[in-house]
Amino acid sequence: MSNENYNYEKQRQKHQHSQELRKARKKSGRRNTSKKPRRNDWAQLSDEYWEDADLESFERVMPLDENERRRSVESMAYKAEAKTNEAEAENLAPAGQTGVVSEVSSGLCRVQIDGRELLCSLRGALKAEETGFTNVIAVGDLVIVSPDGAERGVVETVLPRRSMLARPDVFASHLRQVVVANVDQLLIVAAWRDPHIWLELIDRYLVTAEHNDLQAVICVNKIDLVADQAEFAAALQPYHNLGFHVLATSALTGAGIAELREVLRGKTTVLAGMSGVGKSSLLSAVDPGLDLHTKTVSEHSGEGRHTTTQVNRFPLAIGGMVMDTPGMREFGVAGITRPELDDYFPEIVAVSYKCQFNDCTHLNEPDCAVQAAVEAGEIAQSRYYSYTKIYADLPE
Ligand SMILES: Nc1nc2c(ncn2[C@@H]2O[C@H](COP(=O)(O)OP(=O)(O)OP(=O)(O)O)[C@@H](O)[C@H]2O)c(=O)[nH]1
Ligand SMILES: [Mg+2]
Ligand SMILES: [Zn+2]
Repeated sequence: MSNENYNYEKQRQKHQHSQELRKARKKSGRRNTSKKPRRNDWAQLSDEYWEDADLESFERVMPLDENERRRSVESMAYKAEAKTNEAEAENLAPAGQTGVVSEVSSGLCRVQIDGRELLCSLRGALKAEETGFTNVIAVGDLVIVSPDGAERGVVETVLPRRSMLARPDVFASHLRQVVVANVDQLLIVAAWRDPHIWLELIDRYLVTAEHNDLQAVICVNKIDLVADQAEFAAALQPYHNLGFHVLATSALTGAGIAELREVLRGKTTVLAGMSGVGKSSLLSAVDPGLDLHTKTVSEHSGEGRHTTTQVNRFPLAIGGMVMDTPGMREFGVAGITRPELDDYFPEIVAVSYKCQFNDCTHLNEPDCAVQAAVEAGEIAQSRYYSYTKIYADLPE
């Protein structure tokens, strides 16, 4: 076998191997057992496979520092995973009180401890720590705080996260930014109109939710602006077909709010979606008692619009916590490579075994079962389009 063929064969085997592991994981009902971060599986993978994998050819296709960074992130994630048990982690942490971060802004944060709220700075060592993330602390983090005078404290340690929503950092795309930590589910909020529904963003969030083992619920708001019911139903049909919970709401008329309330009850939920889709309005509708920290931007827009400028964490009167995030115009998918992407599109992975090439990217190969299914209308055009757009952004 020529060197080139040998390398190709190795790559193919490696891809197949990881495909098999992922499929086995899916079969074992990982989705339903939830709360088992995927990074755990990376760690398992590293035992059986990183050691003897053809890393050399793998490394060649990555930026120089990328492999180093991934290994360090993975090993840190692995270590963090090893002590997910919070009680156990507390024993290892310095003495102090445990609290939850409810707000973060430039080097300071608010921590809720036993109903009290402390304004805290971060211990210097924390800032310098190499975590692979651009922010050391995020809303929802469990932290150990030592008191520092009345109503003040210093965050000594950030406890291991049981889950998080992360995205590539806006300024350094090779690093990840933790949007929120320790959440159960992601409520993906879109508006039918104003701003117009953007399915690619929904799909990006779905991939991220799956990658982070967060339950995803889709909420299409402003249904009072739906003019054509058939068009509305058609746009959302792919998500119904995939078994997602899709809510249709109007914060204005109250439609769907009771159902949304049930989705949020007793869970910790992060809301995400473009600016202006109605995230804060929905939360106010669900719980009129909420004091949503919003900022008037009338001086900019002239409309007296309230926009959320930072992540806020609130308890709901019905039980549960919600985290309102500022609108994100774009949302990059972090921590996934191109060959892994089809795994996050259940309807693509379902037919991809029929593709002629084992490592088919489903973009332009001949005899591609995925492209055929799109042409036959069996896979939604919009979903396939999202796949190609996300694929283009991912590292090899
Ligand atoms: N017609 C209609 N308008 C709505 C609805 N929900 C919210 N709005 C309006 O949409 C605008 C934006 O609502 P917000 O709740 O501030 O949106 P947001 O998603 O929190 O926006 P950011 O905080 O900027 O991310 C406001 O003018 C709301 O009154 C709805 O169901 N129907
Ligand atoms: Mg808002
Ligand atoms: Zn294919």
